[in-house]
Amino acid sequence: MMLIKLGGSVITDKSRYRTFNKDRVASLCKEIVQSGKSAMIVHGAGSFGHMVAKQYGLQNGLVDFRQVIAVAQVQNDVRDLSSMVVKELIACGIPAVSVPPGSCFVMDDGELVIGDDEPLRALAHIGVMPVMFGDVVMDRKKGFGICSGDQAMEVMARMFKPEKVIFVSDIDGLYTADPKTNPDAELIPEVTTEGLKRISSEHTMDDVTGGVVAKMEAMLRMCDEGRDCILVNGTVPGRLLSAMRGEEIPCTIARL
Ligand code: IP8
Repeated sequence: MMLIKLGGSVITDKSRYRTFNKDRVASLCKEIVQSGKSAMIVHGAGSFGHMVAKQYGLQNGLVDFRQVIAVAQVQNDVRDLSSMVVKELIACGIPAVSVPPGSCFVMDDGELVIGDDEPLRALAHIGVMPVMFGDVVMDRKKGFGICSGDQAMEVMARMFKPEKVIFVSDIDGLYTADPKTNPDAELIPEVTTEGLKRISSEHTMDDVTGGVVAKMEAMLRMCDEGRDCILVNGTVPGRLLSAMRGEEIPCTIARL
């Protein structure tokens, strides 16, 4: 089984509130079917989550009861997004069910922990694909917290032990600088934990690349003996399919 995260930057327009990239999601779902591999999907929140979450400081947990309406709004928005993703999967013949992370997991001071994983395992057991997503999840210490799709990926990888983990984003992989603003930026094809430390100290990482470094760290935690974690560009047609088939493509592979 392959565990795939469809990033919020790929499935939504991150600059426009609640804008779903329907055609792109439909193509990515077709690539998953074409690969012939079994897969499990987690997706990001994109403009269905980040804008309102940021406006109300939801990442800080409960500090002011005026945040509560935003908790409800974000939960509603990301469920809408998830049902749009699931609709595309079903249209391709994949039996998928959206599973809000808060239905199986809780947070403990920002860390995602398994509450009751029986519903998830039962779905997978009968061949239904559980689709998790970035969401607001209740936190034992902070009231609530932001559970990112990346955190859900880590827990899903521990539970289901996928043969390969793929992060689908809007960039080819980890660069030495922001490729959108720096023409000298070079794509790094493979990173190890040691290599990532060296890269971060040798290059001044701005916010964009810094964000990718944090993602790489999460990816490295998900590497296992013989399991690679790959970051691929889902805005380029065919890249996800190639990554699933193990073909050579521009990407960054995290390896132990
Ligand atoms: O898009 C963030 O998840 P991500 C979740 O995977 C919310 O980072 C609600 C902003």
